[in-house]
Amino acid sequence: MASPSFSLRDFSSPRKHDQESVTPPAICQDPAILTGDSGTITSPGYPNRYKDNLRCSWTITVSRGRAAIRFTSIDIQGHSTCAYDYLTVYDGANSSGTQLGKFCGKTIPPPVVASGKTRHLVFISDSLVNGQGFSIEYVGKEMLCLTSSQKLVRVSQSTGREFLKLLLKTSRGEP
Ligand SMILES: [Ca+2]
Repeated sequence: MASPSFSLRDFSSPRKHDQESVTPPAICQDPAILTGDSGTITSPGYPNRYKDNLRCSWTITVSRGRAAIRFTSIDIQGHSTCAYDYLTVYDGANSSGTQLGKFCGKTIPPPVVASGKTRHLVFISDSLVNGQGFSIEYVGKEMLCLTSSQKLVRVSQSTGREFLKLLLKTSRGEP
């Protein structure tokens, strides 16, 4: 379950008279494609503060069940309508899908579950004020999985939330 790694070099302004086309170093992908059934997504540089003027996105596709995410940490410049820096979650593979949530501030939101196997996340920062960013765990809900008692179970939607907690706990190596 490897986290995406990001280069954190500062952007440098192109020099005058430079005839080569200058491509800024990729501080984050847009989008990063994630196909594992579970994993972690963090803002670039997390737990260090994110940079200004970012646009990063992730498309998550799980093989079965519905794509679910849970915040484990959030510190994004706060605003009543998240007008400055924010993480937006969409149903489906891109930002044309239904918006499931727009998040900023420091209060951990409840888990967000997509209607299908795919969801898309976009993180935006403006030119002033930043925070530590965010850390998210994602998982395909309603998966067949070994429980802690090594019993193979299929988890129904009604118990999906409990299963998500169990799976995330297990994936962190907790008993
Ligand atoms: Ca900002």
